[in-house]
Amino acid sequence: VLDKDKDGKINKTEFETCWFHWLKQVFDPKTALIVVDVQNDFIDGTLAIKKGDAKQEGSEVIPVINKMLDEINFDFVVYSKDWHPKDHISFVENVSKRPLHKRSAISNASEAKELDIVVFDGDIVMEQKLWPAHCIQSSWGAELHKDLKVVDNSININKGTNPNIDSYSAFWDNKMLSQTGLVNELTKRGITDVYVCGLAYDVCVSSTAIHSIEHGFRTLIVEDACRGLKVNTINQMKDRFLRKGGMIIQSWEVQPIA
Ligand code: VGL
Ligand code: ZN
Repeated sequence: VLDKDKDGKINKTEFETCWFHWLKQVFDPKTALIVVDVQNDFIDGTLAIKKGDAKQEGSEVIPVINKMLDEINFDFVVYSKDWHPKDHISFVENVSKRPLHKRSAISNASEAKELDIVVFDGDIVMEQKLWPAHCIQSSWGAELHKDLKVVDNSININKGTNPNIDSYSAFWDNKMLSQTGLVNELTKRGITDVYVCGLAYDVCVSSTAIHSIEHGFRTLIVEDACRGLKVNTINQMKDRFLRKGGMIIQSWEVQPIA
């Protein structure tokens, strides 16, 4: 039974003693930080986070992430990269390369614009939001931003490499047909707690965080280390994440008790 003071607060040193001598050994928590898509194209390139109604700048995440990496001893750090071939299905420039389904709002490829949602026909009928060409494999736009700290013993996860299917999450493609190696990398290290940050909050960060919960990790979004495209979609995705049992915190609250 934990000691409480006269205001009902738990005695901190007693909790710490309990944690270090007993609970920690039982629970054996291990933390990972997933840094999602902090790549040039989302900061200064073709899909830069700076003009949206969220009025956020992609570059603002860099000092926050670097400070966390300096101060907090995560057991494991993962950097994901959007890593598309030139003929990727998500690029507005490529719409004419695939047949459109009759259900698609656009019947002629030449009408397609950025942010339109089209439906492609084929073995799998696929809805796809259109983006300008971005994060093309081995291009400058696909590199991690030069100011982002990359720590030792971290790994890279590339996603969106199949030309015919998009992948917002660092775990699964958008149709959940195939997985990147991420869940294996986390489970083989005994990771229990996953912290997620990066770009874009409403697209790849939230999708990654939701799949992390579905894989059974205790999952926290570090909100001040994220920037997104649109206020509306940021709020929608936050809601979905919270309803699944995720937690949203700020970087100064990250204190894995290790
Ligand atoms: C992303 C749009 C298209 C992201 C990737 O990393 O958030 N957004 N591809
Ligand atoms: Zn992409």
